[in-house]
Amino acid sequence: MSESVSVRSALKQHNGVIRLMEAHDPVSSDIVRNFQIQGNGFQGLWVSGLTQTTHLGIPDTEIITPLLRATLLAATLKSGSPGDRKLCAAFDADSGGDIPSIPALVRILNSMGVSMIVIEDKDLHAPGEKVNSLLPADGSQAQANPHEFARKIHTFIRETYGTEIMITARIESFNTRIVMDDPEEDAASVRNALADALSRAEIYTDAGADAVMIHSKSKDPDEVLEFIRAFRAKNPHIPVVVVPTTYSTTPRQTLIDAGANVIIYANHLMRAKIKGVHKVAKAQLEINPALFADNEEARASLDAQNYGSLLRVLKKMDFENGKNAEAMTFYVAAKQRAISSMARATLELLLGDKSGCEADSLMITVKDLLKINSYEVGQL
Ligand code: SPV
Ligand code: MG
Repeated sequence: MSESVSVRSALKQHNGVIRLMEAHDPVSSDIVRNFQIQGNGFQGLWVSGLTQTTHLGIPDTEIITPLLRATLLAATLKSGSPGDRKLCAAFDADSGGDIPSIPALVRILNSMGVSMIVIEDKDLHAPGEKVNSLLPADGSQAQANPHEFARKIHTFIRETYGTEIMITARIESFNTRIVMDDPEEDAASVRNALADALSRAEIYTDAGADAVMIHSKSKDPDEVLEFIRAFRAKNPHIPVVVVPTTYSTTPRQTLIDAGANVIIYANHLMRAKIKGVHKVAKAQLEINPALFADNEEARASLDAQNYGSLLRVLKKMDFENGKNAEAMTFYVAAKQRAISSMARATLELLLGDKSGCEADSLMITVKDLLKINSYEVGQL
């Protein structure tokens, strides 16, 4: 993405607050780049592990390394046509991978114009062990030792020296805690997680982190707001990144007033796309109920709500027996229209003045996305 701006310069240009939208393929990044309302658009792209793996048809468990995920990004992060808006890009690097792979990861992301790398403090010992933060915590996902994680941050900082890349330390204290049935016990557990998150934020920024991300899967924004206010009181200038997926009813201004700087809409274009294309696949079935009857792969794709895979199956069926050319042409055209119209409607609502929750009705739920992500049918 040679025609990019950096996150740092975007923050400067926009009074310290920018919004990033998830993109998982060239179509979604083009939509973000080209969509504006009265000169207002998203300032950058979020390369989400959850949606990139969903697109690939693999689970979001760090079953492939952040380095491998980075090598697959070139098309998504390609620059637009000359004269197009320039976007910044932040990469979700999961745990950051192992220490020896960090130089290569930084080099490849730098060459693609990525200017923020987000690494999360989950404790991982083997590929495929990561648990997505939005899944209910059952104790299977521990947090990394903060001092070991600080060493990883330090390696990233050393490797990014002289580049525009900011290293963001993502804190998982709220997401790894187990929710308690008893309200008082739960409130105490939230307080502990908040204290842990604040102490980690200090360790991570002391290790050189350029920004911190506080993540939460609560519907209520209070824990996030409390973290930001307490962190801000001690650190007036370090950028704070938030991901209001589950607390989408929170007005954007509330997050900004507390001190948030980077607001990430982490999975929205994938959720809108699946909702849009689901209607198309259903219509296709209504026109021709027997179409997929004797094709196991097509049925599996439908069950998994993987409409990209369905398209591939349709193409194969067409190629093999030449019977389904009409169905395929209809599906391809309707699918593209559905993706584009659902994505634009979602962006329009998110760019509006209120919170992001008005857009929720245009997308499948996060729960459904997590379910789809756990199927292994590529490619969405
Ligand atoms: C992602 O988009 O992959 C993220 C954010 O890491 S979340 O899925 O909310 O953990
Ligand atoms: Mg992720």
